[in-house]
Amino acid sequence: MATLSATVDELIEAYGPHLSFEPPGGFANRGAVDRRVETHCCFCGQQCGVKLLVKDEKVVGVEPWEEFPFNRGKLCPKGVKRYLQNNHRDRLLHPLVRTGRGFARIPWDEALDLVAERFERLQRAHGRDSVAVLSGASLTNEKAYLMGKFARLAVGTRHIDYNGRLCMVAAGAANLKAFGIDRAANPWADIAATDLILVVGANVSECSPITTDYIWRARDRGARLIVIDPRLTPIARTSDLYLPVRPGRDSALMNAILHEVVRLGGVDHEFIAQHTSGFEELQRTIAHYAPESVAQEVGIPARRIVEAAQMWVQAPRTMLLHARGIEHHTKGVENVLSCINLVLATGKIGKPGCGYATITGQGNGQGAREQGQRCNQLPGARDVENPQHRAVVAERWGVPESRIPAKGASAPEIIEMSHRGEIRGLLSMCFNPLVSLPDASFTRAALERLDFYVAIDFFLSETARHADLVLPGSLQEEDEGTVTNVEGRVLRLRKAVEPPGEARPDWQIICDLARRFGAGEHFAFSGPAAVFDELRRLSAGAVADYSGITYDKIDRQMGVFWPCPDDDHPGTPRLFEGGRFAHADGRARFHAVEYRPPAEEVDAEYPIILTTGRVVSQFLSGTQTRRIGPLVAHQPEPFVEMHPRLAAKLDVADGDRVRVVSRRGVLVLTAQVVATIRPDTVFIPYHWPGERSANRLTLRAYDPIAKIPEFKVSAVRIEKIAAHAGRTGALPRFAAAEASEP
Ligand SMILES: Nc1nc2c(c(=O)[nH]1)N[C@H]1C(S)=C(S)[C@@H](COP(=O)(O)OP(=O)(O)OC[C@H]3O[C@@H](n4cnc5c(=O)[nH]c(N)nc54)[C@H](O)[C@@H]3O)O[C@H]1N2
Ligand SMILES: Nc1nc2c(c(=O)[nH]1)N[C@H]1C(S)=C(S)[C@@H](COP(=O)(O)OP(=O)(O)OC[C@H]3O[C@@H](n4cnc5c(=O)[nH]c(N)nc54)[C@H](O)[C@@H]3O)O[C@H]1N2
Ligand code: SF4
Ligand SMILES: [Mo]
Repeated sequence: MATLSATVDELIEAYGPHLSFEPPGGFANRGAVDRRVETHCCFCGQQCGVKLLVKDEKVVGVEPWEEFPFNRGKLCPKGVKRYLQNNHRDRLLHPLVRTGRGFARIPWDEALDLVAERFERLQRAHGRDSVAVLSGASLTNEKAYLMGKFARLAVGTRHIDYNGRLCMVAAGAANLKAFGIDRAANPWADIAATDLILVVGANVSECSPITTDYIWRARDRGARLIVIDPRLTPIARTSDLYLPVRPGRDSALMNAILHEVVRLGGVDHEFIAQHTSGFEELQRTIAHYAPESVAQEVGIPARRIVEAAQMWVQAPRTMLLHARGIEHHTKGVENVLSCINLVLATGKIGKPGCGYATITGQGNGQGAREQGQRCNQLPGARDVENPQHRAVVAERWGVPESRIPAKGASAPEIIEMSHRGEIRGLLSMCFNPLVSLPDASFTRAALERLDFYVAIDFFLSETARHADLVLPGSLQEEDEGTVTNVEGRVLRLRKAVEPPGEARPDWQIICDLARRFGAGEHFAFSGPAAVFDELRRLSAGAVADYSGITYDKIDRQMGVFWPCPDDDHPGTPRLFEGGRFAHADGRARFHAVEYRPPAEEVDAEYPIILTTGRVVSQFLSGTQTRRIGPLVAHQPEPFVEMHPRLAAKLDVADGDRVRVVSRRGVLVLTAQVVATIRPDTVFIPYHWPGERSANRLTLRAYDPIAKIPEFKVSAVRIEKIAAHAGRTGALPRFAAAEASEP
């Protein structure tokens, strides 16, 4: 990439936030560290086990934790370098209040009083629901649980939602519809034991790097691999069959594969009869999806679709894995259902080495979607609109049912309502919507319209710069609690060091705030362990049943898979064994899905499909990884990836600066000309703010059920603006762009 020749000084000057590097020779004599703390990575949903090295009460490095079974000591570059954010000089150390001249320090007590005073004033004038809460899925289960309880019982608003709305909700909704439960159906050990892996819309090597290891173990045993992705990703380069789908066409493609499977006689009629319902209607629908009839639309030759069906039918055991590539769509739920239909129709689920999973993204993407911080959900993955579920939670919280507000708005809707002036107060923790929501200019206008906005973060994120009050929370290693990994395995995070300066553990901030709102009796927790105890008891009898999980059991077993309904229960690594699903009648449901086009189709003015996503060395909105020097050195800036054929048409050479224009905005980026992407599609990674933000281009179009944005398809045109600058030439100066941002 562009920057291998850049010096550290150049990088720091060009990239705004301070970058942290290890000093030459290392922070510490590794042998002489004070302690090693066994915990987990702070980034993605794999939640790799890692040992943090602590010296003089600072995290100074990592070591592999070989005994932890999921990753057995392996880490990706982010996991190796994560310790460089501890002691970072950008770390928020004091509560900050906005004044006429920027931010000023404010004592904690005054800051907490101010939140309650301002929110209560807004609520008196404009109603309780004029204030909203946004939360995150990098938070522990304990914090996610507290955030839901805080919004509903302390603030008293129905508007609480979380950043998983941008991530896991399409898969979650589809899994609930089909199976009656929202969790990976299989432990990852089943990937290593399978005969065929079908990866749909997941850049496994860059985004769930440790999953690659499971796939390779299967490959070593002779398993075959099919990848469906508009980009020939690193994992796709190793596949037996690669289907370069046109973005936004997966439901048509999956229907066609199933059509062919039926024609080949590959359906499992006995399984269908005994364990499912709805197959007849599905069969009528897929009858119209012969490979030849969809080939043009999906952009794949019919014979390749047939080949995929043949491979699926031939393999005794299969694992279908998907991620945001099929979920970030206005038909995300339908795309996922079309994958599940294939798995169910062939009875390939609930067996060793045979099943299905969506690859969870965020650190606690699984657990944080169960503990009641979603607008439609109460703890235990209960339904906020179900009278029985409401009654159970009210009884265990010791409040009348009327005290639990109704279903609220989803995260994107909260921003839309802020833009319309219907929501006037906002508290966010662990969410950077200015970078991560579509149509960033709109998000920014919405934030600017708020009367009072308080952000809880450990760095001053681009969104937090718009806050009236910023509260310094805790880094992952400064607090304890549990997270639930991609497999549904509940794990323990152990505290390595105390928060620096006046920063406080997140859980304590929420409980202190709750007291200011007069709800202290419901938040009298001595620490995360006490919160966990309440949440696990409350989950008893619910779908996401954690009641038999304790911190001790997690330690003893190196994690416990939910559901785990009692003290003697070992946990449930594999769901649906014997074909028993979680719906009341024990049957899974087929859902006939008709293909619908994306919200924004290409046309003469905007003729190119833009899809967005990730690179291996940056994480989400980048607040953390854009401060870690070696990760920035690997990927300092976004780029626009395009095929040589498209580049030739545009007269663009590798390294040229180009203008990417959508109906929402314009970005100026360096072209990366690669043969590994469809010629009708370009790709931009989204980890950067301001004038480098992919979300200046994306559109506010959502799945009607899950409300997930269509990050994976928008229409753009590309204009060449400068001749080849050379891929190893001088770095563009982004400091000015960054400074002008908020
Ligand atoms: N390095 C890194 N790792 C991460 C993260 C990160 O930010 N950085 N984030 C974590 C989180 S929260 C998440 S959600 C996951 C996301 O993990 P992934 O979903 O694997 O990552 P994405 O890059 O969003 O998209 C995946 C793939 O979808 C493809 N794609 C785009 N459009 C379509 C389409 O219409 N159909 C199909 N079939 N494929 C399409 C893209 O080319 C891309 O290769 O990663 C997690 N891990
Ligand atoms: N165009 C486009 N946009 C996308 C996507 C895409 O593929 N394309 N992907 C979407 C997806 S899948 C996701 S998950 C979202 C993520 O979008 P965001 O949730 O906005 O991204 P994060 O970077 O996780 O933001 C979390 C913020 O919380 C802070 N934080 C992290 N951990 C903690 C903690 O423990 N405590 C506190 N107090 N703060 C914490 C971080 O510093 C950061 O500022 O982005 C979405 N946006
Ligand atoms: S794969 Fe995910 S959890 Fe593992 S080290 Fe990388 S970012 Fe961390
Ligand atoms: Mo995500």
